[in-house]
Amino acid sequence: VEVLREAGAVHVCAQDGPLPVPELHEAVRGAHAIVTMLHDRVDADLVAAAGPQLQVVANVAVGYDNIDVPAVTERGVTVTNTPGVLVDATADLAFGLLLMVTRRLGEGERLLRAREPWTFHLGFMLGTGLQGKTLGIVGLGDIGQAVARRARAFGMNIAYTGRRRAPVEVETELDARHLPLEELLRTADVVSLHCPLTEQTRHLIDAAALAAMKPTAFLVNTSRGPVVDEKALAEALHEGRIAGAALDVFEHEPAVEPALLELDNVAIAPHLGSATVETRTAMAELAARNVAAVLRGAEPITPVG
Ligand code: 8YV
Repeated sequence: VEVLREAGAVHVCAQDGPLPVPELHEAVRGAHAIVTMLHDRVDADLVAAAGPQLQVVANVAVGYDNIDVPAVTERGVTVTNTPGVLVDATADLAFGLLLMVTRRLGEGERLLRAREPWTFHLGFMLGTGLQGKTLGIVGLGDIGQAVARRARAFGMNIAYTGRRRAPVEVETELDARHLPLEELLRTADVVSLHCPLTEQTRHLIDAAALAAMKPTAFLVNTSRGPVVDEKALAEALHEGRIAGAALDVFEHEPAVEPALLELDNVAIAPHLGSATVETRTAMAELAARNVAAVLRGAEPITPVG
Protein backbone atom coordinates (compact mmCIF):
# COMPACT_ATOMS: atom_id res chain seq x y z
CA VAL A 1 0.00 0.00 0.00
CA GLU A 2 2.92 2.36 0.71
CA VAL A 3 4.37 1.73 -2.74
CA LEU A 4 0.95 2.17 -4.33
CA ARG A 5 0.29 5.43 -2.47
CA GLU A 6 3.30 6.96 -4.20
CA ALA A 7 1.54 6.19 -7.49
CA GLY A 8 -1.95 7.40 -6.59
CA ALA A 9 -4.94 7.14 -4.28
CA VAL A 10 -5.47 3.66 -2.85
CA HIS A 11 -8.84 2.11 -2.10
CA VAL A 12 -8.67 -1.12 -0.10
CA CYS A 13 -11.94 -2.87 -0.85
CA ALA A 14 -11.41 -6.48 0.26
CA GLN A 15 -8.97 -7.03 3.07
CA ASP A 16 -10.08 -10.46 4.27
CA GLY A 17 -11.06 -12.43 1.21
CA PRO A 18 -12.82 -12.11 -2.12
CA LEU A 19 -15.80 -9.83 -2.74
CA PRO A 20 -18.93 -11.17 -4.43
CA VAL A 21 -18.83 -10.26 -8.14
CA PRO A 22 -21.38 -7.38 -8.05
CA GLU A 23 -19.51 -5.73 -5.17
CA LEU A 24 -16.19 -6.29 -6.88
CA HIS A 25 -17.49 -4.66 -10.06
CA GLU A 26 -18.81 -1.74 -8.05
CA ALA A 27 -15.53 -1.38 -6.14
CA VAL A 28 -13.29 -1.18 -9.21
CA ARG A 29 -15.32 1.50 -11.06
CA GLY A 30 -12.98 4.30 -12.15
CA ALA A 31 -9.76 2.46 -11.13
CA HIS A 32 -6.56 2.83 -13.17
CA ALA A 33 -5.10 -0.28 -11.54
CA ILE A 34 -6.55 -3.29 -9.74
CA VAL A 35 -4.61 -5.56 -7.38
CA THR A 36 -6.14 -9.03 -7.27
CA MET A 37 -5.75 -12.40 -5.58
CA LEU A 38 -6.41 -15.94 -6.64
CA HIS A 39 -10.15 -16.04 -5.97
CA ASP A 40 -10.90 -12.75 -7.78
CA ARG A 41 -12.31 -13.51 -11.22
CA VAL A 42 -10.79 -11.07 -13.73
CA ASP A 43 -12.50 -11.04 -17.13
CA ALA A 44 -13.96 -8.76 -19.79
CA ASP A 45 -16.88 -7.88 -17.48
CA LEU A 46 -14.53 -6.69 -14.73
CA VAL A 47 -12.56 -4.59 -17.23
CA ALA A 48 -15.82 -3.09 -18.52
CA ALA A 49 -16.99 -2.41 -14.95
CA ALA A 50 -13.73 -0.59 -14.19
CA GLY A 51 -13.96 1.63 -17.26
CA PRO A 52 -11.68 2.64 -20.15
CA GLN A 53 -9.07 4.31 -17.90
CA LEU A 54 -8.01 0.89 -16.47
CA GLN A 55 -4.35 0.20 -17.31
CA VAL A 56 -3.17 -2.72 -15.20
CA VAL A 57 -4.34 -5.74 -13.22
CA ALA A 58 -1.65 -6.98 -10.81
CA ASN A 59 -2.28 -10.47 -9.44
CA VAL A 60 -0.59 -11.18 -6.09
CA ALA A 61 0.21 -14.76 -7.09
CA VAL A 62 2.37 -16.58 -9.59
CA GLY A 63 -0.68 -18.49 -10.87
CA TYR A 64 -3.16 -16.48 -12.92
CA ASP A 65 -5.87 -18.99 -13.80
CA ASN A 66 -8.31 -16.52 -12.18
CA ILE A 67 -7.63 -14.14 -15.07
CA ASP A 68 -8.90 -14.40 -18.63
CA VAL A 69 -5.60 -13.00 -19.92
CA PRO A 70 -6.51 -12.72 -23.64
CA ALA A 71 -9.81 -10.95 -22.82
CA VAL A 72 -8.04 -8.46 -20.54
CA THR A 73 -4.93 -7.77 -22.62
CA GLU A 74 -6.87 -7.36 -25.87
CA ARG A 75 -8.66 -4.47 -24.15
CA GLY A 76 -5.28 -2.79 -23.71
CA VAL A 77 -4.89 -3.69 -20.03
CA THR A 78 -1.57 -5.09 -18.78
CA VAL A 79 -1.64 -8.18 -16.55
CA THR A 80 1.18 -8.97 -14.10
CA ASN A 81 1.91 -11.77 -11.60
CA THR A 82 4.52 -12.44 -8.90
CA PRO A 83 6.93 -15.17 -10.05
CA GLY A 84 10.27 -15.86 -8.40
CA VAL A 85 9.71 -14.37 -4.95
CA LEU A 86 7.54 -17.27 -3.73
CA VAL A 87 9.60 -20.17 -5.07
CA ASP A 88 11.40 -21.17 -1.86
CA ALA A 89 8.41 -20.73 0.43
CA THR A 90 6.24 -22.91 -1.81
CA ALA A 91 8.94 -25.57 -2.22
CA ASP A 92 9.48 -25.63 1.56
CA LEU A 93 5.75 -26.13 2.10
CA ALA A 94 5.56 -28.90 -0.51
CA PHE A 95 8.42 -30.71 1.13
CA GLY A 96 7.06 -30.11 4.63
CA LEU A 97 3.70 -31.60 3.64
CA LEU A 98 5.47 -34.53 1.99
CA LEU A 99 7.35 -35.28 5.22
CA MET A 100 4.14 -34.80 7.16
CA VAL A 101 2.37 -37.55 5.24
CA THR A 102 5.28 -39.95 4.73
CA ARG A 103 6.38 -39.76 8.39
CA ARG A 104 2.76 -39.67 9.66
CA LEU A 105 3.36 -36.47 11.60
CA GLY A 106 -0.24 -35.22 11.45
CA GLU A 107 -1.51 -38.60 12.54
CA GLY A 108 0.98 -38.71 15.43
CA GLU A 109 0.04 -35.22 16.53
CA ARG A 110 -3.66 -36.03 16.41
CA LEU A 111 -3.04 -39.12 18.53
CA LEU A 112 -1.29 -37.12 21.25
CA ARG A 113 -3.75 -34.25 21.18
CA ALA A 114 -6.61 -36.76 21.54
CA ARG A 115 -4.79 -37.92 24.71
CA GLU A 116 -4.87 -41.46 23.38
CA PRO A 117 -2.70 -43.95 25.31
CA TRP A 118 0.41 -44.98 23.38
CA THR A 119 3.48 -47.10 24.01
CA PHE A 120 6.72 -47.03 22.09
CA HIS A 121 7.61 -50.27 20.32
CA LEU A 122 9.73 -51.03 17.30
CA GLY A 123 6.79 -51.27 14.94
CA PHE A 124 4.98 -48.19 16.25
CA MET A 125 3.67 -45.74 13.60
CA LEU A 126 6.17 -46.65 10.94
CA GLY A 127 6.31 -44.29 8.00
CA THR A 128 8.04 -44.35 4.65
CA GLY A 129 11.62 -43.19 4.06
CA LEU A 130 12.54 -40.99 1.11
CA GLN A 131 16.20 -41.95 0.54
CA GLY A 132 16.71 -43.74 -2.75
CA LYS A 133 13.10 -43.18 -3.82
CA THR A 134 12.04 -41.40 -7.00
CA LEU A 135 10.32 -38.02 -6.97
CA GLY A 136 8.25 -37.47 -10.12
CA ILE A 137 7.71 -33.78 -10.76
CA VAL A 138 4.91 -32.58 -13.02
CA GLY A 139 6.16 -29.20 -14.27
CA LEU A 140 9.86 -28.54 -13.72
CA GLY A 141 9.58 -24.75 -13.59
CA ASP A 142 11.11 -22.61 -10.83
CA ILE A 143 9.06 -24.20 -8.03
CA GLY A 144 9.42 -27.75 -9.39
CA GLN A 145 13.20 -27.27 -9.54
CA ALA A 146 13.32 -25.90 -5.99
CA VAL A 147 11.38 -28.96 -4.77
CA ALA A 148 13.77 -31.21 -6.73
CA ARG A 149 16.79 -29.57 -5.04
CA ARG A 150 15.30 -30.26 -1.63
CA ALA A 151 14.56 -33.85 -2.70
CA ARG A 152 18.17 -34.34 -3.85
CA ALA A 153 19.32 -33.28 -0.39
CA PHE A 154 17.05 -36.03 0.99
CA GLY A 155 18.70 -38.61 -1.27
CA MET A 156 15.89 -38.87 -3.82
CA ASN A 157 16.16 -39.44 -7.56
CA ILE A 158 14.38 -37.01 -9.85
CA ALA A 159 12.13 -37.67 -12.83
CA TYR A 160 9.95 -35.03 -14.42
CA THR A 161 7.34 -34.48 -17.06
CA GLY A 162 6.22 -31.31 -18.77
CA ARG A 163 5.37 -29.76 -22.09
CA ARG A 164 9.01 -28.84 -22.69
CA ARG A 165 12.36 -30.36 -21.74
CA ALA A 166 14.13 -28.40 -18.99
CA PRO A 167 17.43 -26.76 -19.99
CA VAL A 168 20.36 -29.21 -20.07
CA GLU A 169 22.08 -27.45 -17.11
CA VAL A 170 18.95 -28.02 -14.99
CA GLU A 171 18.65 -31.70 -16.01
CA THR A 172 22.36 -32.16 -15.25
CA GLU A 173 22.32 -30.36 -11.90
CA LEU A 174 19.31 -32.36 -10.69
CA ASP A 175 20.23 -35.55 -12.54
CA ALA A 176 16.62 -35.37 -13.72
CA ARG A 177 15.11 -37.77 -16.26
CA HIS A 178 12.39 -36.48 -18.58
CA LEU A 179 9.53 -39.01 -18.86
CA PRO A 180 6.09 -39.06 -20.46
CA LEU A 181 3.39 -38.52 -17.79
CA GLU A 182 2.20 -42.11 -17.99
CA GLU A 183 5.68 -43.51 -17.27
CA LEU A 184 6.31 -40.99 -14.52
CA LEU A 185 3.09 -42.02 -12.80
CA ARG A 186 3.98 -45.70 -13.09
CA THR A 187 7.49 -45.34 -11.68
CA ALA A 188 7.52 -42.47 -9.15
CA ASP A 189 7.33 -43.07 -5.40
CA VAL A 190 6.15 -39.50 -4.93
CA VAL A 191 4.34 -37.46 -7.59
CA SER A 192 4.48 -33.70 -6.93
CA LEU A 193 2.43 -31.25 -9.01
CA HIS A 194 3.96 -27.90 -10.02
CA CYS A 195 2.12 -27.08 -13.24
CA PRO A 196 -0.24 -24.14 -13.80
CA LEU A 197 -3.99 -24.76 -14.04
CA THR A 198 -4.99 -24.64 -17.71
CA GLU A 199 -7.59 -26.40 -19.82
CA GLN A 200 -4.87 -29.03 -20.52
CA THR A 201 -4.03 -29.65 -16.85
CA ARG A 202 -7.57 -29.57 -15.38
CA HIS A 203 -8.10 -33.07 -13.90
CA LEU A 204 -4.70 -34.15 -15.25
CA ILE A 205 -4.65 -36.42 -12.21
CA ASP A 206 -7.93 -38.25 -12.68
CA ALA A 207 -9.03 -41.80 -11.79
CA ALA A 208 -6.94 -43.29 -14.62
CA ALA A 209 -3.81 -41.36 -13.60
CA LEU A 210 -4.27 -42.42 -9.98
CA ALA A 211 -4.71 -46.03 -11.10
CA ALA A 212 -1.39 -45.80 -12.94
CA MET A 213 0.45 -44.83 -9.73
CA LYS A 214 2.09 -47.43 -7.49
CA PRO A 215 0.00 -48.47 -4.48
CA THR A 216 2.97 -47.36 -2.35
CA ALA A 217 3.19 -43.90 -3.95
CA PHE A 218 2.25 -40.49 -2.51
CA LEU A 219 0.70 -37.52 -4.33
CA VAL A 220 1.66 -33.93 -3.39
CA ASN A 221 -0.34 -30.97 -4.70
CA THR A 222 0.74 -27.40 -4.01
CA SER A 223 -0.25 -26.12 -7.48
CA ARG A 224 -3.99 -25.69 -8.03
CA GLY A 225 -6.78 -27.90 -6.71
CA PRO A 226 -8.55 -28.59 -10.02
CA VAL A 227 -5.41 -30.24 -11.45
CA VAL A 228 -6.61 -33.22 -9.38
CA ASP A 229 -10.04 -34.85 -9.54
CA GLU A 230 -10.60 -34.64 -5.79
CA LYS A 231 -13.43 -37.20 -5.65
CA ALA A 232 -11.32 -39.72 -7.60
CA LEU A 233 -8.41 -39.00 -5.23
CA ALA A 234 -10.56 -39.58 -2.15
CA GLU A 235 -11.73 -42.88 -3.64
CA ALA A 236 -8.19 -44.00 -4.54
CA LEU A 237 -6.99 -43.18 -1.02
CA HIS A 238 -9.96 -44.81 0.61
CA GLU A 239 -9.41 -48.03 -1.36
CA GLY A 240 -5.65 -48.02 -0.68
CA ARG A 241 -4.82 -47.64 -4.39
CA ILE A 242 -2.16 -45.06 -3.47
CA ALA A 243 -0.39 -44.69 -0.12
CA GLY A 244 -1.23 -41.09 0.75
CA ALA A 245 -1.60 -37.49 -0.32
CA ALA A 246 -0.29 -34.10 0.79
CA LEU A 247 -2.55 -31.25 -0.29
CA ASP A 248 -2.25 -27.49 0.05
CA VAL A 249 -4.90 -26.71 -2.57
CA PHE A 250 -8.41 -27.98 -3.22
CA GLU A 251 -10.71 -28.33 -6.18
CA HIS A 252 -13.47 -26.11 -4.76
CA GLU A 253 -11.53 -23.89 -2.35
CA PRO A 254 -12.20 -23.06 0.41
CA ALA A 255 -14.30 -26.26 0.56
CA VAL A 256 -12.44 -29.52 1.06
CA GLU A 257 -13.87 -32.85 -0.11
CA PRO A 258 -15.22 -34.23 3.22
CA ALA A 259 -14.02 -37.78 2.46
CA LEU A 260 -10.41 -36.52 2.50
CA LEU A 261 -10.81 -35.21 6.03
CA GLU A 262 -11.65 -38.69 7.28
CA LEU A 263 -8.39 -40.20 6.07
CA ASP A 264 -5.28 -40.46 8.21
CA ASN A 265 -3.00 -40.82 5.19
CA VAL A 266 -3.80 -37.29 3.99
CA ALA A 267 -1.78 -34.25 5.12
CA ILE A 268 -3.64 -31.02 4.43
CA ALA A 269 -3.02 -27.28 4.71
CA PRO A 270 -5.25 -24.32 3.81
CA HIS A 271 -3.35 -22.96 0.76
CA LEU A 272 -0.27 -21.90 2.74
CA GLY A 273 2.32 -22.34 -0.07
CA SER A 274 3.54 -18.76 -0.09
CA ALA A 275 2.31 -17.82 3.38
CA THR A 276 5.38 -16.47 5.13
CA VAL A 277 5.78 -12.87 6.23
CA GLU A 278 8.86 -12.51 4.05
CA THR A 279 7.31 -14.01 0.93
CA ARG A 280 3.92 -12.30 1.12
CA THR A 281 5.70 -8.99 1.70
CA ALA A 282 7.86 -9.59 -1.38
CA MET A 283 4.79 -10.63 -3.44
CA ALA A 284 2.82 -7.55 -2.38
CA GLU A 285 5.75 -5.28 -3.11
CA LEU A 286 6.33 -6.82 -6.55
CA ALA A 287 2.63 -6.41 -7.42
CA ALA A 288 2.71 -2.78 -6.26
CA ARG A 289 5.90 -2.07 -8.23
CA ASN A 290 4.27 -3.55 -11.34
CA VAL A 291 1.32 -1.18 -10.87
CA ALA A 292 3.61 1.82 -10.30
CA ALA A 293 5.67 0.99 -13.41
CA VAL A 294 2.62 0.76 -15.69
CA LEU A 295 1.04 3.93 -14.29
CA ARG A 296 4.20 5.94 -14.97
CA GLY A 297 4.38 4.57 -18.51
CA ALA A 298 7.30 2.17 -17.92
CA GLU A 299 7.51 -1.55 -18.71
CA PRO A 300 6.00 -3.80 -16.01
CA ILE A 301 8.55 -5.95 -14.15
CA THR A 302 6.73 -9.30 -14.47
CA PRO A 303 4.06 -9.13 -17.19
CA VAL A 304 1.89 -12.06 -18.21
CA GLY A 305 0.68 -12.85 -21.71
C1 8YV B 1 -0.82 -17.07 -3.49
C2 8YV B 1 -0.47 -19.02 -5.06
O1 8YV B 1 -0.54 -16.69 -2.21
O2 8YV B 1 1.09 -17.64 -6.13
C3 8YV B 1 0.19 -18.46 -6.26
O3 8YV B 1 -0.19 -18.83 -7.39
O4 8YV B 1 -1.19 -19.95 -5.14
C4 8YV B 1 -0.21 -18.43 -3.71
O5 8YV B 1 1.16 -18.32 -3.54
C5 8YV B 1 -2.28 -17.04 -3.63
O6 8YV B 1 -2.61 -17.44 -4.91
C6 8YV B 1 -2.84 -15.65 -3.34
O7 8YV B 1 -3.26 -14.97 -4.46
